[in-house]
Amino acid sequence: MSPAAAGHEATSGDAVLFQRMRVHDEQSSPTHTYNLRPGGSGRDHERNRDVDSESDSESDSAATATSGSGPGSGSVSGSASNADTDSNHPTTARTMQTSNTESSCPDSLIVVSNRQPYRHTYDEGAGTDEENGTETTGTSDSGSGSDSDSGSQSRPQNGADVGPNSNTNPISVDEPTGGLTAGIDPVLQEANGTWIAWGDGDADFDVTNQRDCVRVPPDDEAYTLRRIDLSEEAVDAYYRGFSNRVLWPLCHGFAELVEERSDDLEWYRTVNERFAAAVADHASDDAVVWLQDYHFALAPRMIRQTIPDSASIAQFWHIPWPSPATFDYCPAHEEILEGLLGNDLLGFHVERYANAFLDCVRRFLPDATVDHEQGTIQYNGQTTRVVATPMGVDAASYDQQARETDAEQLLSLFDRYDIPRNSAIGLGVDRLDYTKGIPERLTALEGFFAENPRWHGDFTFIQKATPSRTEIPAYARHGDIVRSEVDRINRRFGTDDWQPIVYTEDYVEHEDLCALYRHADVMIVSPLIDGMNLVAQEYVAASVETDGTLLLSDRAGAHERLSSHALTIDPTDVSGFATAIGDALSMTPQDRTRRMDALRSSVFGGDIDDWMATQFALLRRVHGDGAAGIESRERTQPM
Ligand code: GDG
Repeated sequence: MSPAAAGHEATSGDAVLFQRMRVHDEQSSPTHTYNLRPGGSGRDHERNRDVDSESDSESDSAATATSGSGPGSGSVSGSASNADTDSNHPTTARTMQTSNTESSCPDSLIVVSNRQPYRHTYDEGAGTDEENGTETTGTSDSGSGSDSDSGSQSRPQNGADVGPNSNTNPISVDEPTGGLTAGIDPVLQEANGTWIAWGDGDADFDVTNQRDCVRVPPDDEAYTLRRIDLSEEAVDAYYRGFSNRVLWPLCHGFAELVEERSDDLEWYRTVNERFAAAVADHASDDAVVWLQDYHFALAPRMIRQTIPDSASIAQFWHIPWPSPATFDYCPAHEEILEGLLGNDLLGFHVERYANAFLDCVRRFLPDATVDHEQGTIQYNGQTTRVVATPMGVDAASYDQQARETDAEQLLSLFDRYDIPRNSAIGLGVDRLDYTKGIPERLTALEGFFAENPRWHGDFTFIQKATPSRTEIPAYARHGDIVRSEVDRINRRFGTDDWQPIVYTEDYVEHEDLCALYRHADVMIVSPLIDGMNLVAQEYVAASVETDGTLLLSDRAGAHERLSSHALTIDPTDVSGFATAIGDALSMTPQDRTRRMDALRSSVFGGDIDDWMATQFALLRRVHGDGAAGIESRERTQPM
């Protein structure tokens, strides 16, 4: 395990990258201190006075809502014009386009995600995280974090800093550096919104106030992070249980891998209730609640029953949605659909997933009115709009980071991985997940090396695999298969000077990742199914010399955007896949550049900023719709 990995983690399912920083001590930063009282709650109420008063007013509005008050008249009239706007934009399950004029962040935005944007951890003995193989004090899932600790500051270790567990060690903060979390974070900073997430850091609740809130970012407190404290039992059942033993495999079409354990669904309900209750604490009349991903399938309906009718609820489902035949295997499938239909807006990456959701509602909720053309569902007096909005990456920053790579950095990577300096490079970057098609990729590479001995010694494939959810047997088995296949293939073709496959589970620093992207001659992205796949887009954004080739599975959401100029592969067609590797390596420079130029236009033309703008434009529209349609809603019959 690389020490550089300490404290750097990412989520699976929301692709969060974290950079570790230290919280500032009182001497170095008067604006940000954590005064952890010996024997006390560990929460500095003095420092958080502003937060408390803010929370008080938020609670007041929630109390108003739960005591039965209807929507405020201001909200209703304010939304009518938005509804007019919406009538000019028929919302269907087709890929959404929006104009910039309506794309700013809504006021009163509440983001809900499993992973938090900032995590506080004690620096003590950064032990090995069993789930991700990275060194960390947290309990997170998969490791794909980021940069180094350099330049961070330590808190003084003195009596005033002793927390409730008498931990005198310095506290560090992991902060986001890429992906969705980093995209939302600056927006929330501007909007002074609220982010609700599982507090998984061991120091998280030693820096929050009595309402489990902390202002973030630590250096420039701009919005409220509300943390949900989950027991190990809850995490095991809700996260490693129903979320990742049932919903994840089902949504990816792996019904045979579904593992039902007795309490998991009940815990999933309970945790969804906890998040919903937290939303209610913070939701004002004009709140826009934006949930992320499959950890919260039940929460939208729960939230709908407790927040003001004038508030809006939206969710983005980052993973695929299965066919009705597969979804039939889902325990509590009606409840899951009903939960999701508490949303005013439900987003998927691509149309086929949005359409599959509509198909499932039609099949399993006969009382729902499904309009495939419009992408709307009427159920229980509420309208849910279903849209496809493909997510992009921060293309400019990958481009910039790649350009900053120098030859020395690249040579040191070759040395680190023991790669001959004149070797062409292939690259794969994935969580170690059975959906990512890594064994199929290895088989194709084996076929390629078997058929092309002239490439022995001249082509090396680097596979970065991030261990993920290793407590789940299907993941542990999958990891074993991948590692043993790599060993077998290397034994078959390797020599004293060259290994065909360089396999690493170590965290790769962001700048090293960008250097690898920039210099990889061939990038292989071969999932058996994938909601989107950000790696494919990151590679394109970092290919600043436009001399690399992307091999892309036709089963990744990203394929809808990049298919015309990537080399399309069917990951299960071993021989076609092996041939495509050879085609990529022997492609003319002109053809490579022509393809990469087109890919870069596509990736830069739909980056993370565009995606965020689209989300906010849609949130604004449903917000308008929601208020306009309130009178016709029948929410008097809680489910
Ligand atoms: C889910 C959906 C959808 C990985 N290792 C390192 C590292 N990473 C970063 C990559 C990329 C991210 O992790 C992985 O994102 P993906 O999109 O490929 O995959 P999932 O984690 O499965 O994400 C997926 C996504 O949600 C967003 O909606 O696209 O379909 O499954 O950003 O760069 N980054 C660094 N070092 C590593 O070692 N720096």
